[in-house]
Amino acid sequence: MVIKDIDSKLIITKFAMHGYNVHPTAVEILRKEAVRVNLDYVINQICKIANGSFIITPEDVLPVLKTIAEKEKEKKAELRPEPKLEPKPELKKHDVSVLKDITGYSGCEGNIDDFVVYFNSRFEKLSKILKARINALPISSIGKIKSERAEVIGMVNSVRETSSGNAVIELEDKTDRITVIASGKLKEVAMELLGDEVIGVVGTLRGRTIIADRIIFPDVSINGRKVKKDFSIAFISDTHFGSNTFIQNEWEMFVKWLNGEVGNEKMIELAENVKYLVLAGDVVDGVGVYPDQEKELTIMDIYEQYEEAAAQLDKIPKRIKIILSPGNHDAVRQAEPQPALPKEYASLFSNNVIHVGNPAMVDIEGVKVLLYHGRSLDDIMTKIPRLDYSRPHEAMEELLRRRHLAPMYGGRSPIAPEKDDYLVIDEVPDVLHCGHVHTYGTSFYRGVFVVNSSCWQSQTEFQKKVNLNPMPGIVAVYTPGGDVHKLRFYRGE
Ligand code: D5M
Ligand code: FE
Ligand code: ZN
Repeated sequence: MVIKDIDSKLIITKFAMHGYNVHPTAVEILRKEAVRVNLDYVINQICKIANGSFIITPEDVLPVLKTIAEKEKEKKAELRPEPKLEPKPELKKHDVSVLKDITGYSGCEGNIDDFVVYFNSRFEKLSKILKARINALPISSIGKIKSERAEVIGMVNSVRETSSGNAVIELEDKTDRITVIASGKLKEVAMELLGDEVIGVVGTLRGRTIIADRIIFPDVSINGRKVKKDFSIAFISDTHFGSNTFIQNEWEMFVKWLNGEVGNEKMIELAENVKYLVLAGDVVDGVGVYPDQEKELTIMDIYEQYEEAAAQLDKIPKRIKIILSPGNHDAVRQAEPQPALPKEYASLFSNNVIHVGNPAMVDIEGVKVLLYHGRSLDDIMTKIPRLDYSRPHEAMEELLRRRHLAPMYGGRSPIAPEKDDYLVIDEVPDVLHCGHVHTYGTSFYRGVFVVNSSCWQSQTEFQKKVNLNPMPGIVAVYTPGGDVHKLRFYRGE
């Protein structure tokens, strides 16, 4: 007798003991299940349900087996440990490279000779841009050649208004100085000159003076690169972690949004598309940045402020690469260009955070983003009356026009006289991103996306005194070549 028959016989006998006959197909089904189930229990159950049947058929057997199988499954699921949440495989590769950044290359000591070298570098770089636009001669040769026309390139020494209502510009190159008179519409342009920027002048020569008919800025040529991407970049700045005016609830809402936890379908879709987050300085509020600051801090220790910053940024999904640069509240030297955060603080952040200096030019999958905290914007806003804190992008456009991030030396933006002027905008970016002024504004200037990205701090005591009205909790989300979204997380006091 083969084993198969022994099993079948056993099954038939068991049913018989319950007073039932059993159909051969039902026997066959149970025989196959015998290794998996407790046969006695199963037969018991079948007989209970089959109460009154004459013969046990597959119709009696199958539902019982099914119920048992389901119960088994549930039991197994209960016993099984929580499935470990594996990080989702990255669908797309990130690709960020730092094109320009002082970090690790600072070589200046800040003495007088250094400043000579620094301003030479500025002049060389900016005059090179201008030389492509005008046929300039060295200032020393002006008047020596027999021509009424004069074209020069020089650094602005000073600008003043004359009693006759004209502007007088003192211009200087490596060879000499010259006076330029600007009248009419050009006077308005001249009066907005900041000093220390490099310009070109075309005009008529009267003795040793040029009567200007054109003032040429190095400006950016129209950006025709037209980079188009299917991912989005979110721009923020001035998080000021550690400050007692940090807007915690709004920040948490922003993080929730990035995690796809809040917002309508469209907003969630936008959040999912964010692949990069750029943070342009004033990461923490710092310690001892202004007098009596300790009264406005919730975290008194700089290390603990960075610990908090790192913990907060850690809540952002890791699929998002964060590019972080410092500002004037951060723990690096005040003079610009500022290097990236030192290792001591940088190492607190997770490895989706890329630390760069201020300024820094970063290539994000072919999109060139120039980050600059924006300290010089205070100087420019003070100097040019038509500009206003409520439209910070307009002041940023002035930076692009002058191809320099801190065109005005000696204002509120200290400059470290590096041998190479890192603040010159020699390469035209696709995006210029600043912060610092705590207001929000975006524009497209000659094809460059200009963004000042608000802050995460409501009005401070100091700002109340100087009547500075911040626009906190606003995020710009830009899809290169596509839309700009303005997301407001702050609804006021
Ligand atoms: O700068 C936030 C804004 O406040 C920015 O526009 C400068 C302005 N601010 C800050 N401190 C001063 C002082 N001491 N004088 C004038 N204006 C100031 P933040 O870098 O976040 O402090
Ligand atoms: Fe700030
Ligand atoms: Zn700042």
